Amino acid sequence: MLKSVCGYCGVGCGIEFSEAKLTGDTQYPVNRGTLCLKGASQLISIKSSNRLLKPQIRENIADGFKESSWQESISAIADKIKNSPKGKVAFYLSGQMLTEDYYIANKLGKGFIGTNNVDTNSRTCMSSAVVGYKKSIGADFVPLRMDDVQKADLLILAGANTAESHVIFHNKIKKAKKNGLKVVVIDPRFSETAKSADIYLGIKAGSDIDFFNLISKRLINEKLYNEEFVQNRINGFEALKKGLETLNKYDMLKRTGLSHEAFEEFFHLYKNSKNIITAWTMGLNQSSQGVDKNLSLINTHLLSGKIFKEGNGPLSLTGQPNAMGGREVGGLATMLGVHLGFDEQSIKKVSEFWNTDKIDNKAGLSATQMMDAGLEVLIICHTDPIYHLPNRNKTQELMKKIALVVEINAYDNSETSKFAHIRLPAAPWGEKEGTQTNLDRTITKQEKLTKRADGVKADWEIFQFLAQELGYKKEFDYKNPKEIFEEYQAMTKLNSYMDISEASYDELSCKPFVWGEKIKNFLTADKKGNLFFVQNRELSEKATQEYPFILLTGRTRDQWHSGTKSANAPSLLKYKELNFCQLHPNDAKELNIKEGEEIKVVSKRGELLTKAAITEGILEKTIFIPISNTEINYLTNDLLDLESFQPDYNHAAVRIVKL
Ligand SMILES: Nc1nc2c(c(=O)[nH]1)N[C@H]1C(S)=C(S)[C@@H](COP(=O)(O)OP(=O)(O)OC[C@H]3O[C@@H](n4cnc5c(=O)[nH]c(N)nc54)[C@H](O)[C@@H]3O)O[C@H]1N2
Ligand SMILES: Nc1nc2c(c(=O)[nH]1)N[C@H]1C(S)=C(S)[C@@H](COP(=O)(O)OP(=O)(O)OC[C@H]3O[C@@H](n4cnc5c(=O)[nH]c(N)nc54)[C@H](O)[C@@H]3O)O[C@H]1N2
Ligand code: SF4
Ligand SMILES: [Mo]
Repeated sequence: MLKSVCGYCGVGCGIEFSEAKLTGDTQYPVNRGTLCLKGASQLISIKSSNRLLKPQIRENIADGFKESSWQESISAIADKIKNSPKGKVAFYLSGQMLTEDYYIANKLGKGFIGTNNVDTNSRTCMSSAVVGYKKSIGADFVPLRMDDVQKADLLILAGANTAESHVIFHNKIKKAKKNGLKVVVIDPRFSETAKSADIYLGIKAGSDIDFFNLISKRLINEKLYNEEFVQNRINGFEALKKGLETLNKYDMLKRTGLSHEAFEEFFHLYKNSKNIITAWTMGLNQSSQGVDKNLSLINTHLLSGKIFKEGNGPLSLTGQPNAMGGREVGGLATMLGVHLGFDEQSIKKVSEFWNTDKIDNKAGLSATQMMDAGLEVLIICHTDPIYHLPNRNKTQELMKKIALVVEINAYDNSETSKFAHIRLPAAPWGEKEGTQTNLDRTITKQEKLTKRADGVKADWEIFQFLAQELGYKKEFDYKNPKEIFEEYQAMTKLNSYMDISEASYDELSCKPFVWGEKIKNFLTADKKGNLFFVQNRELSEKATQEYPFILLTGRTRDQWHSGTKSANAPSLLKYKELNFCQLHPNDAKELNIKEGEEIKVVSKRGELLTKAAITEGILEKTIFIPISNTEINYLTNDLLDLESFQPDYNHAAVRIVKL
């Protein structure tokens, strides 16, 4: 029997593999023997017929691909990199890559090619939370664990549909409810998660800052905040107090769309709850004010002192299996590595560690800026930007202008493959090994469970091959992921708080390692938390007469994003229709649309076809289309949060056309 870890979501469930079967690891603290359908079906995916198995190459994207060899493909990429200005080369990575893959790509890009244009799809996912945490608590650090829900009295889920997106964590929530935990769900949609709520607040899309500001204002006005904690451990109280005084509580409540009674019922529960956790995900992060939304939420915990204490704190729920590990390694273009930035001292430390003099001192392009930067070479690994970036028609036009687009993928049917010049076949989950960090800092190890398909390579091996071809044979001479992990462990010592040197690579699949457990204080220079006054600036696209609906986008339980992996598992497809558009019965009536009818949804930027799913569970003039519709981003808007560069996926103005 082998132990491994699930390669789907940020919960990171332990897995047992024996006699070609996967089951939940009964000893594993996160899931104690349970798995969701996605987790249990991973072996079916890797045996499917849509695997990419051979390197492929073509001059122009109008031509067909022809088979190529590894040597020919990697030489062509290396030649093009050597002949391009380094600022015109970029790596587009993924929160689904393993830590060792990330480490090699980051070391090659930032350390040796000398470009900081190494970013990841986590930009579209967690970057608002990263900036929010850094500003308020001093580091990209999740200050509590999932298991804290067992010790909390109240869990607020804001813009997080755990029942579909973090299934096994949702089971923990349901279990904690049996022991008295109260749950409040804040979502414009009566989501699957809302079914488990004690209080459901159907907030208007985009108004979460008003909601959290209302809490902070009440805490201050009614002196319900923790005065001693604020005085000794928090900066920015007076500025927040003054700022909130300028905001009218009736206007704020009106923007949320909630009734006075609904807010009062919530606040009564809130002020009488001793231990509070507020968790959030894409409903807040994916916004032109994503960072401000994070700050308004974290403010409530800094005011009440409900942080760094069992059963309390602001819990960002990371989506991808190793988005956390990627952030730790340095997979964001705004960071160099091990949570160090581009200041002189950090560059010096990392340069010495890697033995290089090529590190640039400016932040690189974010994933959401790469298409527009006139790049010569773009290397994309384990992600599908044509599918996932907003405003797809624009993304497609921009990607066509990049001289060399390389796609490293384990499957052959991504949307990006239509725009690639070179495609390299990767070994997927189950055919390789390496480590990942889940959403609450637990480092675990995926094991190789089955024979690797002929001709494919692990992602780190592909980046190492490229590094060697570029002339860095000595610097990139790793024999296996263990050697890479151990170098990375040594590197974490360059940072004052994220030392993971005690973890043992060989034991990680049986004995996960949780880093940062001793951190019980803010990680800012003065060891104090920072409050920030923020307000709803209503920057998202607004509904108009021509485009009267606000589009929300998100997940369904058994589909993983574009579905290259999950859609192959027949057991998953039984659960739910994947192509649907939720709309309110009053809107359906006005447009004379019947349940199941095919409709067209149109924004200023593009359109798609879908089917009507009429439900009381969504606000009027708001619709929801899941991202399992791979055309979703023809509709969305490329507005970004100006601090995190995360897109405003959730709030595009659209109209519905009856066909
Ligand atoms: N089954 C499955 N699970 C997954 C994934 C998957 O593809 N499939 N992907 C993983 C990844 S990468 C991620 S990032 C996570 C995402 O996890 P979640 O964020 O939980 O998932 P979403 O469905 O994107 O969005 C959550 C909710 O935000 C609500 N929302 C939209 N706008 C607003 C708003 O303005 N305010 C509030 N309060 N709510 C709003 C939506 O209605 C939706 O119900 O899931 C992870 N888990
Ligand atoms: N409208 C809208 N757009 C969104 C979102 C939204 O909520 N709404 N969410 C955003 C978020 S949070 C995220 S995380 C992104 C997700 O968007 P993507 O990252 O583009 O989605 P995936 O389908 O998970 O893409 C992963 C790719 O990796 C490939 N792959 C699988 N295994 C391996 C492997 O081992 N190695 C390699 N090299 N490749 C492999 C898969 O075949 C697939 O093509 O979408 C973002 N876009
Ligand atoms: S909850 Fe997430 S980590 Fe656990 S089995 Fe499901 S997809 Fe895998
Ligand atoms: Mo994500």
